[in-house]
Amino acid sequence: MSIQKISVIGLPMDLGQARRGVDMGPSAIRCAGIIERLERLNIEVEDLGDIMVGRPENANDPETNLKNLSLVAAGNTELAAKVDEIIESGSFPLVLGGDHSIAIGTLAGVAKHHGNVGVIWYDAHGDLNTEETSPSGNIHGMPLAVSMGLGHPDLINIHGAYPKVKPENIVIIGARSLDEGEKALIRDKGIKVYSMHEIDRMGMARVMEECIEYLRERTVGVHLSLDLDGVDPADAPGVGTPVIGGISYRESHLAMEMLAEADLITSAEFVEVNPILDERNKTAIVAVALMGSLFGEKLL
Ligand code: 6HN
Ligand code: MN
Ligand code: MN
Ligand code: MN
Repeated sequence: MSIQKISVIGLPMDLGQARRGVDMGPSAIRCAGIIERLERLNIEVEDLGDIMVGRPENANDPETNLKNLSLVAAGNTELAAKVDEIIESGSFPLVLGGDHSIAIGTLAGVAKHHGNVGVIWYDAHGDLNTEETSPSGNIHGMPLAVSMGLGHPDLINIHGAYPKVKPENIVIIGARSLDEGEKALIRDKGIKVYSMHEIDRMGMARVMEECIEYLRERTVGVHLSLDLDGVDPADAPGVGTPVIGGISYRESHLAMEMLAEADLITSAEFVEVNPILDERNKTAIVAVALMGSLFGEKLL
């Protein structure tokens, strides 16, 4: 079933990490023309605007080394309800970040409708840290662990006290910077990872073929969580935690086209666009181009 309607929702969250500016991601992506781009594809598009994020000086955080826990949890609680509502209404949720901590809310909203949801985590990082393993205390390094039910109760219980995603339903693509605790968790849970090594060896086409087949066999509904730092910093410089040696724009574009062709994705988010660190909005432009391909743009 192809996509009839897309609902765009922004979460201008910058509290899941330390660099300022990623809260401007949703505006940068709108400035790069996402709404018009999607409208040209003969899909109905509605822009629901942005969810408000609290200010850290007003926060009252419990004893924890997780930075800005209460405000990150509050933003995600609101996002989960919105995403739930969008899917309920028969529309496709397209979430604009904000830092990657917002995947906690997106996946919590999605999981209410797709009990056996698959996840494609397109990222230089694993985002599989917990309070115990995190080197930074930044919640944007934790959302995939949280979505599996591992982490602080104020995060894992958002929009329902159950694990939102099964480890065997996850495929990580583009990894090249994993912390020791994350590597251990990947081995322990048997999470499927196509690191840059596999992308170099197999080529993106085969990686995506395998990924699509793997998820099609075992999941109902697939969420795409695309962190722009998965893309090489030469093509997407406007991100807070760049890592050299990433996926090229062309490979990313091919991956999105293959997902469009597979007709597999049921929700998506594009995160970590930071216009302050960017060059003439290049990273938002790349994000918009990738969304165009994901939703079926064709050259001919
Ligand atoms: N991201 N693994 C590092 C940490 O602080 O936990 C970096 C995380 C980056 C997260 O880019 O979404
Ligand atoms: Mn990430
Ligand atoms: Mn990342
Ligand atoms: Mn192409």
